[in-house]
Amino acid sequence: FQEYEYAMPQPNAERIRQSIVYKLIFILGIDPKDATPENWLNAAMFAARDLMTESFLHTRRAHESQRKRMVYYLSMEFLMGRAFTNALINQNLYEPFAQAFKELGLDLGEISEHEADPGLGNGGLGRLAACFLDSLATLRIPAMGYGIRYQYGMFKQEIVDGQQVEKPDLWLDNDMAWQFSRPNKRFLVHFGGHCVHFDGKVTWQPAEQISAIAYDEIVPGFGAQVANPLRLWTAHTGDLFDLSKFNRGDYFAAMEQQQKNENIANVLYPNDDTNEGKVLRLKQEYFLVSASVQDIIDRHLCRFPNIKTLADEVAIHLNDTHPVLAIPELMRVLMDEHHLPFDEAWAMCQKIFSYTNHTLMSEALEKWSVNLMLNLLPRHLDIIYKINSVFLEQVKASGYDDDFVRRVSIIVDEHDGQQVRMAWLAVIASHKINGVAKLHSDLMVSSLFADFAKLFPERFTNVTNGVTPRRWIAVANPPLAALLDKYLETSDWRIHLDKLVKLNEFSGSLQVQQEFADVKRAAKVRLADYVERELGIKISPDALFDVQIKRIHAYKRQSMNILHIVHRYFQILDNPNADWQARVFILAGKAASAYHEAKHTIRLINDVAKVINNDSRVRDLIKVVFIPNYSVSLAQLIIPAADLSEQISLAGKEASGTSNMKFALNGALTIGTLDGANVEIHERVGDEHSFIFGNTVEQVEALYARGYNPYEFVDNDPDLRRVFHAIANGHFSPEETSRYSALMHNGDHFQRYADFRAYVDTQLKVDAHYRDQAAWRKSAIINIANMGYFSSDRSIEDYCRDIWYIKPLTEQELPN
Ligand code: DL6
Repeated sequence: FQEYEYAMPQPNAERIRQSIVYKLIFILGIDPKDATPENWLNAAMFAARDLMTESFLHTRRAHESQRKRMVYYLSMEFLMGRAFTNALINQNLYEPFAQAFKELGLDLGEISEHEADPGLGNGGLGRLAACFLDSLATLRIPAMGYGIRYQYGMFKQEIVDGQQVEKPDLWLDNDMAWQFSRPNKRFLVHFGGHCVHFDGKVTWQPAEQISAIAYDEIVPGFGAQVANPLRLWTAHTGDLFDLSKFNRGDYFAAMEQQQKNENIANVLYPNDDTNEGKVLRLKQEYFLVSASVQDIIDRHLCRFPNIKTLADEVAIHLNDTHPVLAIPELMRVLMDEHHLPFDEAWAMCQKIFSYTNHTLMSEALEKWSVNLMLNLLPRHLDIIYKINSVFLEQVKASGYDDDFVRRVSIIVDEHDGQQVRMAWLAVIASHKINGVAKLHSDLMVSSLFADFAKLFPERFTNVTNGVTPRRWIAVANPPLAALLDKYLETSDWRIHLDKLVKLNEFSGSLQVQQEFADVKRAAKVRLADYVERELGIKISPDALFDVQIKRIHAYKRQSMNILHIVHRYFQILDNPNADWQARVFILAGKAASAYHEAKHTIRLINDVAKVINNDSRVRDLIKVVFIPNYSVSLAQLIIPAADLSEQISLAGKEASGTSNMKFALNGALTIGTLDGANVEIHERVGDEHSFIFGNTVEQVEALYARGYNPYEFVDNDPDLRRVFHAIANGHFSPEETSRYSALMHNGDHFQRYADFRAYVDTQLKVDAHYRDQAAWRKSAIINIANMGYFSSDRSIEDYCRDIWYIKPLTEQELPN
């Protein structure tokens, strides 16, 4: 912006210190003598934002002037984690900020702990979206994320009497310095009403309207060159009203609608993988896609004169089915507002959209009732019917039988009326559909989408997930980052993660093993301090830290982990003098608020912890810790400290998993089933350095096929029988002996009893390996060395090449 004279922010400690104090006084209006740590943090975030804003605006200019094809990533969830430290590290500003704080008599590490951790996502899917944004910016991809700025993100989890209690998460209580409000980026979103057909044209006459207003969050890429926007929509309640009442002059009645709709952008649905069949959820989804599609078209028309070139210039990615209404919305805008014929609009859509499937579990596949859609989005339902009928005609014309045609129809008859299958719509409209790990993509083609794979084999592909090494090593584990810098003799691994492979050469070196052990121990001490401070439980960093952190769900089998812990407890009581390896079992995760079994599992973990942790006969050989309120920032504390990573879902159920990658990247060994990306991690790390156990997908299917009987396994294994009865009969809940009876006798759909024996036997192998510390450290180093493939940069390169057809901005294309 050389043509304008302005005071350039300077990235040196002295100027940064001045800038922080300036922001505190003149932006926040706070007297430095009264400033709280939150105030200092906010002031520092504003100071840091100044230093990133140029690249942010330069990137925007480059997008406008270079007119490169852009990708828009639509997601109902972005689990970004804390932004401050990540931004400083990505922009190489950590040291001067640390120095500036020191000069102010403050500690950057301590201050940054005061940042809220915005929980705008449930788990893996939302965190993946955040890793992808980091990679998109780092790789200079012309890209933008679209999401919702929920006022209340994921609930705050407290544990009271061993049970989960949900509290609101007030992440916006502090100023959100990271986001620019864009009051002029405002689009009307309509609902309800009816369609008028006249003279071959259709007009939607909606009944309600609200405004979507944008906030732009800066997503800084590593290396300071590019910062992309994440555009989050908020509902402007002032504009919410019932148009018909307003037109009749009944202003106050019209405003009643405001109260009703006020919460459109208020709350993230706390459901990881069940279809929340609520009107509000459908409204939220449409709110996101309507505002985003309008914005995308506006942006296109600013860069190019003709709507007809949209498909050449724009890719829209659907992160699971939640934003799939973008398909009929774009069709509607193209046909009703830009007057394109159906065929032309449809051809464009099929070039523009691509879709990622993140789960095969039937309960998680979104379906919306036709009646609900008719009430809320009548024009969209019209368009979906038309898409369906054109598609089914083609299928029939290709000679498929009626049964096949029924199976691939977007509309399906169910006991509670007709439903719209959103995944079907996504597949029919998208030119590419991908799963998130090799096994999952294969299963997707052979099971859920088998019929579609016959029709469009070329559409299905795989992009294995990845994680950003910036957040998951550089931010989360600075001592490990320093070790990598030293032995790889480059800091480049941050953007070329495959450079880790050189570490294989050092895996046998006692010197490197020792340095790695020091790094691991420091992380374990940090976590142990936290656990003692927050929970009053003392754990020894010399024990093996065995960790399972993720959403609580029956398929993830936290309860199988508990079976093993209880089994081990009994074994120690039986053989107190055997050579037991001390272990700390660490679990964390939230249960969807209406998911009773998952909440019960949390209670079981806490009940078991209470009994074992207080049994002096155990002599600290086992400690069980449930860390409340799992979040991205807690993951950053826990993962570097883990020795063993529990990835024990029933084979075929976990689409990919991404914590499995983060753990291995931080030198934890995996104990896991052949599920999701565990398979690919195992392929790279090898049998010797990971612990694979349990039934394969085929064996799981065979068990189901012959009629799975859990008691066959319980009755035939005395160890399992003992653990089973102890839990079911109240050994860990003496005050209410039947508390876990239902949980243990629940039919065991996810076959934890079938895998129990293999699991506990494999845990003995873990102990044996850990006892040989040199061998363990070697395995840990080999794990790190072979994680290069699991960078989200590689995933994004795959998407750009195979799905979006997008090229990065070159350095020359960026203004300087
Ligand atoms: O792809 C990201 C993540 C996977 O790693 C997990 O394995 C998978 O469970 C998760 N899926 C969801 C499903 N949500 N819906 N619908 O969160 O995606």
